Amino acid sequence: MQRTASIIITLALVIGIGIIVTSGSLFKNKGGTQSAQNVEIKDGVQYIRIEAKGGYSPKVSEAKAGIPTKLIVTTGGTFDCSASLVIKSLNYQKILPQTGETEIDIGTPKAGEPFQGVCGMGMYNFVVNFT
Ligand SMILES: [Cu+2]
Repeated sequence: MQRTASIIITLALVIGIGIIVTSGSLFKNKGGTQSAQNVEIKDGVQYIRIEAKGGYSPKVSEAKAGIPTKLIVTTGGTFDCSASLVIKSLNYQKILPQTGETEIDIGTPKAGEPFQGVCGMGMYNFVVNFT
C-alpha cells in the first residue's frame, strides 16, 4: 500500500515539474521572438513593423541605434482610432489608410532615446527602444 502511494507521489512530481518546465520555456519563446520578428535590417536601412488595429502591436520593440530607420505601420481593416497616428517627436500626424502600409522615415535614432507613437486620442501607444 505504501509503495503504491509513493509511486503516485513520484508520478505527480514528475508531471508537475514537466508542466512547469514546458510553460516556462513557452513563455520565454514568446517574449524572445516578438521583437526579432518585426525589426529587420535590409541594405543598411532598419525597418520596424508595427501593426495598427485595436492598438499597436508589438507595444514594445527593441531596435539598433545609429542606423537609418524607417517605421512601417500596417493596417488591415482598421476602423478604430489606432489608425489616427501621432508621433510627437516628428511632429507627425496622419490618418492611416484602413488597409495598407505607411512608411515613416524616423531618421537615425540615438541610443537611449526611445521613440514613441500614440493614437489620436492618446489611449494606445507603442515604444521602440534603441540600444
Ligand atoms: Cu485612441
